[in-house]
Amino acid sequence: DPLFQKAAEVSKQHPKPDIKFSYGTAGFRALADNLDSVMFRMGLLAVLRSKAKNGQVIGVVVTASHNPVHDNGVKLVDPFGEMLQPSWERHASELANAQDVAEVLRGVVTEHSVDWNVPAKVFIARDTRPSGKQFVQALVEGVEALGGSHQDYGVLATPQLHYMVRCANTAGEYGEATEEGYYHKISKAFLHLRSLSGKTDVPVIKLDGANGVGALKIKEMAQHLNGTLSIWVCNDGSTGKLNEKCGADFVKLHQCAPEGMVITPGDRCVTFDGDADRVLYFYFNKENKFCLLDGDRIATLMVGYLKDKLDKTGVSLERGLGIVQTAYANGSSTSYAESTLGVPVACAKTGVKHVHHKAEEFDIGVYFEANGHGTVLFTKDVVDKMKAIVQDSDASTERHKAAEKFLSMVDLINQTVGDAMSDMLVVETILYEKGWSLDDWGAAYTDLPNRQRKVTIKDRTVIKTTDSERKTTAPEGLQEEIDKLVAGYKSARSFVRPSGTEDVVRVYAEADTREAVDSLAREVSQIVY
Ligand code: NG1
Ligand code: ZN
Repeated sequence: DPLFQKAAEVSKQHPKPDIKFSYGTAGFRALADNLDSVMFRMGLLAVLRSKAKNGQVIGVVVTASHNPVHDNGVKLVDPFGEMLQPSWERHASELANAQDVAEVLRGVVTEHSVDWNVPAKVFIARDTRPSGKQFVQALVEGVEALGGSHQDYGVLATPQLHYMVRCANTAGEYGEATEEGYYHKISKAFLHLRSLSGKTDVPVIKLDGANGVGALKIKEMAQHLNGTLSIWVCNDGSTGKLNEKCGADFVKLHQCAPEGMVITPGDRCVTFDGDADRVLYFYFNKENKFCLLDGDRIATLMVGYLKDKLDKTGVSLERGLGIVQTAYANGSSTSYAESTLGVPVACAKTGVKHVHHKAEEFDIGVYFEANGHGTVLFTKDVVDKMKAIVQDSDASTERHKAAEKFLSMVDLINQTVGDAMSDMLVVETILYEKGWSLDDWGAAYTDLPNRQRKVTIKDRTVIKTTDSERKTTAPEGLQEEIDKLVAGYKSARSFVRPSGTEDVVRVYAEADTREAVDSLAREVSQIVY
């Protein structure tokens, strides 16, 4: 096959190990030693995807997020900056596992009637892992083997690359597709909101950078904030190891502070994950107790703020404001959103692609996973209505001010995907306007004690789920057993599901006390074996 001859030839220099790869919730993830062939082949696939999308830019990110430093991974980013369309995940897996790459490439071209004359363009970025550089080289070889062109952004936070892709495909409407353009857009919106606040005090933040890319990039961002925030970056990679006993995943799972930070009660602490697409807040209260403000908490803060602005403008919307959670959302956050804030809550399956699509059903869709990954999506309709108010109303009215703040929020938020830097600045803006400390924020509602466990079984795919993964349908009888155990506890809830990123079954439990929840999680784990 002349079209794919070069690809097949170069492919020999990237031999495939005897491993079955699968494009999961976050693309491919594995030990870095096993990933060279996958990288080359994703370079090939990105070219086909770009051609299939009329030559729009496709993104490729080399990262394994919160995994240990010896792992790596790769995922594709679609033209609007969103995750790769699920129907193409199958092609990615097929190509990664193929003995004959030309055959799979031919199949994709035929199935999608790809026009070979369309030029392809691919944006590439990587996190700080030492294996990343050589992987970008393999990717570029893949892109070039099919005659595509590429732009290598070097080291970027994952959400920065998502942003670049969206900018490039919207003719600059979303912003400029450069790193400077990213800092410029976000800092400009943040500083505008600061100027509207009428306040001048400078909050101090202690940030756990997970020894990853977020630590580097937040320092760049800070340069653009004109001293309005004081950010102390800990775990900045200068001494510690990526994600080791630090980072948002560690903090969420162990419900304790990361190592590498000196914290006194009352300090405002923030943690990013290894590729800076997740963020969590935490602090020690007066009793020196560790308090976590997770993704659910951030979502409710954002929803409350946006609802207030929406109410003040009196804008009416067809699909309204809503919040999307996963099964892992704390039950208290769900009732707080529904009962206190009066905002509808939808539940979607775990994984950004699921929550993202669900959020598109609202005019203003706030989605967050409890682990700190999330963002807000806005329809053109709501943005246009706010713009009209800013244009037509007197600048001194509450209505005008609310619309102006709302529009700056739209610019501050990275709508392509969860973004630790952007989300942190959104939280900082809202806390600043409200004059809230983390303790004030934490007082909005009290999380039910919760516990996550991992159980390793022979074949996790035997577990099938339904109802946004909150119930199991197989193996037979498992759900009944879980129900029985849950019935023995107060305010309790528990579910199990196979992980999409690790070879484990995840067990989640909630109950009225720490002791009860630990016991319930243990009991449920035992019946999963
Ligand atoms: P899995 O391994 O499928 O549970 C984990 C996270 C997701 C999401 C993905 C992608 C939990 C319980 N699960 O998925 O929320 O972030 O990784 O990174 O945190
Ligand atoms: Zn991540």
